[in-house]
Amino acid sequence: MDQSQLLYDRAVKVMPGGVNSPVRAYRSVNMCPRFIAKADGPFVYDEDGRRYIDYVCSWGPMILGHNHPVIREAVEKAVKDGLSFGAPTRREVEMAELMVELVPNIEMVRMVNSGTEAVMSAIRLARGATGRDKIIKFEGCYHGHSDCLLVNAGSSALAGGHPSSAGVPEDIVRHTLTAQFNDLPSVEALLSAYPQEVACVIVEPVAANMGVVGPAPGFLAGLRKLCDQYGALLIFDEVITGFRLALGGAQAYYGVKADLVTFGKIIGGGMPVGAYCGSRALMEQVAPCGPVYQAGTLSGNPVAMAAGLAQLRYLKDHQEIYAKLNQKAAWLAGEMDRSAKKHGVALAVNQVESVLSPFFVPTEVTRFTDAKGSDLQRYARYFAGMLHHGVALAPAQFEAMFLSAAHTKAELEETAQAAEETFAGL
Ligand code: KE4
Repeated sequence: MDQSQLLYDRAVKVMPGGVNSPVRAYRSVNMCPRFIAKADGPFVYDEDGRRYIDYVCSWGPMILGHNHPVIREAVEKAVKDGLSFGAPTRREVEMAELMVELVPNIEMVRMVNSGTEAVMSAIRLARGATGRDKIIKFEGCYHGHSDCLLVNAGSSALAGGHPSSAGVPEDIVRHTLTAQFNDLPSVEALLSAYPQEVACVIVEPVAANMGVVGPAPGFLAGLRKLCDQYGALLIFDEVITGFRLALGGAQAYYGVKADLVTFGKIIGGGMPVGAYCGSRALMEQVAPCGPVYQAGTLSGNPVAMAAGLAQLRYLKDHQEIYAKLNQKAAWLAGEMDRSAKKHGVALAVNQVESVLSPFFVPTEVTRFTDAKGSDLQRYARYFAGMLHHGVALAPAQFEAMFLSAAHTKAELEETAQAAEETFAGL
């Protein structure tokens, strides 16, 4: 029996599903999860030493690849000065200054410890700043697991069959309204039904938790216009797209201004970090300046800041990475599409810069309803085939593949060959 199975048998006895986050349990693909022992560059290695080309990339943070020397050395240096002080530090100032420099339309930053915490806090700030209670999200979008956002959520909530979680009181979620991604009339219908009550519209600028679905032309600009018309704040949840689509994230990439922007993943360089950002007028309503309370023992942790600073500074100094990431992802998407057609597999591959996902459907996927039509059993067989060929993908359809700067032509060609052989037998 392999080490992952032995560890999994122990894990399920002491952790729900044997994991600390549901998607890692491989339930959507009906397999024993791989327990990863180490990672380097584009590779992860399981507890039996098997090597996989990694397209999970820790769900997005590892845009430079695993174990990047610049990040590792920054963390090793920071650790020597202590792990946590519960006091302001130089690195937090440097991190906030760097994010203000790189992210359009923001003047202030508050660091937290996860994307969930960033979004939860941004929603509270939007409600506090507007004095309104209702929020609009999109079906199939995922914004972490805070109560008011576990409504028609994507990612593993959807894959696990609980897009709206148990344990969340109706009183909480009655203020959460759900619209359809890429469907502006569905948003306007809600805003006009509650004209003075909607605090914010929150959107993943590129939906990546229903699989990857890009914004239709004019969709994001349309949200901006509707928010201005109805006095609601526009929140871009850039936990995935932040520093991924471009150095300035989705606001820069699509040229649409958000009022609040949330981050996670890449800004931590692999360490637990989240952030919410906005104008001074908005952010100075957060404690200790204003009435919107939010706090955190490890927020701005010096070691986590060191990792995040190292990654963001490297991205700032090597912006050619973004064009190369897009070329790699586009090539891979093309190869997957070519192989699927050759073997008569109904496949739609959506790719936006360095995030992509295959859907096992004969049509294009531009809305959540299209994504939901994907053949999930076929995805499970595809996942298993690719894993057998040494390629680690997201173990669920409603996720994304992430490219890193460490993936070279060799890994891409090996991945394309694995897809060719997998589609042949699908
Ligand atoms: P975290 O709390 O997991 O750091 O971030 C929540 C979050 C917020 N917003 C978006 C757009 C996100 O994608 C996420 C988390 N993404 C998932 C993957 N779909 C994290 C993986 C997991 O849940 O284990």
